[in-house]
Amino acid sequence: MRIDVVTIFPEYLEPLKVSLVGKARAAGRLDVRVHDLRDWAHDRHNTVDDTPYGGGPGMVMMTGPWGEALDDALAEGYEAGASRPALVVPTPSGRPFTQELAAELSAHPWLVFAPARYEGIDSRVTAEYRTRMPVYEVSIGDYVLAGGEAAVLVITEAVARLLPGVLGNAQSHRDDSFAPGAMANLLEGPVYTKPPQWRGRGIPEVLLSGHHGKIARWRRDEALRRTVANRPDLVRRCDPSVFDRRDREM
Ligand code: 6GU
Repeated sequence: MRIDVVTIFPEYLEPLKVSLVGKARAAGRLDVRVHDLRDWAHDRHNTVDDTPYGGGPGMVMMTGPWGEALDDALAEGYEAGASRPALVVPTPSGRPFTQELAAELSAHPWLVFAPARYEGIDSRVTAEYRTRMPVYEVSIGDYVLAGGEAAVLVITEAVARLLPGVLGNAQSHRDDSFAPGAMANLLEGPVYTKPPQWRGRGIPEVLLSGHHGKIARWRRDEALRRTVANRPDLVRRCDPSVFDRRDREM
């Protein structure tokens, strides 16, 4: 997968050199290019924003630098042999980012991110690129960030770990809290490792029993308990096969 990021804070994307995403890049599974939007500014102050039409607070990012930056990043990518780009615009007014959307984005061979600062990008920019490619306006949650760069980090990490060969073990996806399957929409329960005693605390005895059926049942119970406590909204989205007669008698 190729990823281009156009930003006024290229150094904000430094974490993409670390950990899973950094390793995916080193392994040649991910090609990340970060571009400084100010390279496409038109004046000696490197201005990329202006006051909003209709008035109001804050500044709006201008069409000119964004259009030229995206055109150049796209031309460079096509030149390098990339194809079928999708534009991802992080914004608190976007569609909620979910595991399902991460999977959808991971199916694109090329993502171009346009994170905004200030009050956002002039809407004609997304309107323009929508005529040429899929455009995803994405929000990573119901809170307001100072800009979309942190969202680029979040989205890139969630997408990269779904790419073939990036996670060592295909099983690792299967048990994800939001992965499709019988446990879909149940949060993961507690986990333990050695030593068996720590500060007077042991581990649940069932995990030492070697009884795989009982262990699976215990894990499901704990997952359900945690989901009811932390995300009651998810419980009604669970597959009915998750529940049995014993649950209904509770
Ligand atoms: Cl994608 N951007 C900003 N600025 N704030 C957000 C967000 C994105 N998602 C949630 N809040």
